[in-house]
Amino acid sequence: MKISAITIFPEYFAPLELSLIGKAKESGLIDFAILNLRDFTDDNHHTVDDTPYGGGAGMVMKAEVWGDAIDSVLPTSQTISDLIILTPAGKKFSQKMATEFARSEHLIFACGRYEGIDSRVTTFYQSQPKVRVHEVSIGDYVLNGGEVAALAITEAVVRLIPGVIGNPESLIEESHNEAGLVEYPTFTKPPEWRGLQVPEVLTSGNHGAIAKWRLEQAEIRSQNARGD
Ligand code: 6GU
Repeated sequence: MKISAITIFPEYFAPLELSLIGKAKESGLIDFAILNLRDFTDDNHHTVDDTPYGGGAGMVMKAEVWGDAIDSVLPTSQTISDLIILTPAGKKFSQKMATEFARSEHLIFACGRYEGIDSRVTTFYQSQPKVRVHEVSIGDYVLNGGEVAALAITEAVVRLIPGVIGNPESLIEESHNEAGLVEYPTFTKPPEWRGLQVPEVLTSGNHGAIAKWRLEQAEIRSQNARGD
């Protein structure tokens, strides 16, 4: 998979060198291109934003600059690119979306700042046959820009690519949870810590009882965490 990210703060993407994602890059499973949006400006001040039509607070990122930057990462081949435009107004990111993006050949993250990107950028790329456009948010709160959201989505997606995770069994267990259950509580040695015991059933060796207990606990946790 190729992952392109367009940003005015390329430094935000330094953590991609770390851990599992860093290894996936070294082994050639993913190929990153981090582009500085300002490289696609043509004025001396490298201007990426301007005042909004219709008035109002804040600045809007310019369509021409974004268009040139996105065009520069679109392959000339028949490859379909998924253009992910990060905005708090987007569709809420989910594990289901992560599995969908994990099957992509090319993800492009467009990291907006300020009051967002000129809306014509979304409209234009929706009309392009080799581009699927997704406006995505990572939750109901406001960040200063899309960079942190792009990192979160990258981590959720890359770990689903075959070969990235050493123990794929953990993925299978998680996928059973896609229905909405969160995971059960986990314990390791020692059996007592600061007066707290590990639940007896887990040391019983009774696999049926353990599975039943874990399911009950996952249901209680899901209820508490999500209220559903
Ligand atoms: Cl994708 N961008 C910004 N600026 N804020 C957010 C977000 C994205 N997702 C949640 N909050």
